[in-house]
Amino acid sequence: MNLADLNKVALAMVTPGKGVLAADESSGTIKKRFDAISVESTEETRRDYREMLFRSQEAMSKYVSGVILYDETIWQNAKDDTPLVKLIEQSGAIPGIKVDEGTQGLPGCPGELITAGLDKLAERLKKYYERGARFAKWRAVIDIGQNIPSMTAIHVNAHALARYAALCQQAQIVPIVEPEVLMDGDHDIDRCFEVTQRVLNKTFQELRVQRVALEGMILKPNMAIAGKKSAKPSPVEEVAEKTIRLLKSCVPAAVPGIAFLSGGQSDEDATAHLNAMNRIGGLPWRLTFSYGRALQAAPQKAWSGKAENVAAGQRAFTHRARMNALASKGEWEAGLEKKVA
Ligand code: 5MM
Repeated sequence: MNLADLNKVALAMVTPGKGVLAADESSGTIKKRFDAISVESTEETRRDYREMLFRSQEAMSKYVSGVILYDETIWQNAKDDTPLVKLIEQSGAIPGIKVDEGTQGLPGCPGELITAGLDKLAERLKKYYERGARFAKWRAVIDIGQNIPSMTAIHVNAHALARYAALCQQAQIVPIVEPEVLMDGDHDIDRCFEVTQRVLNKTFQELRVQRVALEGMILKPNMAIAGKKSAKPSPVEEVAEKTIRLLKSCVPAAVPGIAFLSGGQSDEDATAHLNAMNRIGGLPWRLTFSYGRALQAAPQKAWSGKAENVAAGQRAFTHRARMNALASKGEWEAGLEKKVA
């Protein structure tokens, strides 16, 4: 492992004014997204959609530091036969790859999940590196409910995240460590804070035990935020203040950067929260976005599977990427939302 090079890639992923496009929806998830815009999900439509994003020259060259791809996409070529990975590289962004294989029920823990994909991971990482991937992603899913999460679910998911991260670094690939505490429930922000704190503390404990070099990784956490069904939604300033307090209490300063997931927040909320955190400032790590839904909902709608809408889809993507890029520097204003380029 060359730690200086890993650190260089990690820092590039969180370049101020840029962030990560999470375009690694598995086949099931992208089908759900396409169903919502009445587009059939085929190998070709998935390729066309992602090619539209990766050919958004302004967004990709100015606001996107890296793209997380799904296995199918990393091997796909654009319509003119250029590998999609090359399109990303030519734009100046770094290609990355989701290497987890989704979640399964956790034995003995009803309602809880463990992420699969460690088998043969070392071999798969070698192939992804040869194809151009310089970072990877693994998502652990923790749900909040009555009597959950259990210590077991937190422990085994943290252990798997650390196993994955160590294997990535051995393959000279920067691991994005994503322990996602879902915002699906009716819990309030303080319950989210408390659960996320336990999850992050356990994750960093396991990362240390398994000798993961913190300088060569990126953390992708949820924010401290009330569940979607909560009767007490949290104001922007409270989300920002509590998320920063939470992260300061568990994330070592050696971690180069934190790239948030959007987790089902509205496009504008995800931007406003990131912006408010960066306005607080004085942080040991860079804070940016690694959004899936909050970057892609608008372009998906504008595109709707029609070739004649590609330019509109690219405009919508560029706008969201620009808004979040500004938020990564604390320079976003709500008034800018109206001015779609
Ligand atoms: C883009 O979605 C990613 C893959 O999800 P599935 O494995 O469920 O298909 C997902 O891991 C994503 O990267 C994170 O959840 C962040 O995305 P959001 O939409 O929460 O910003």
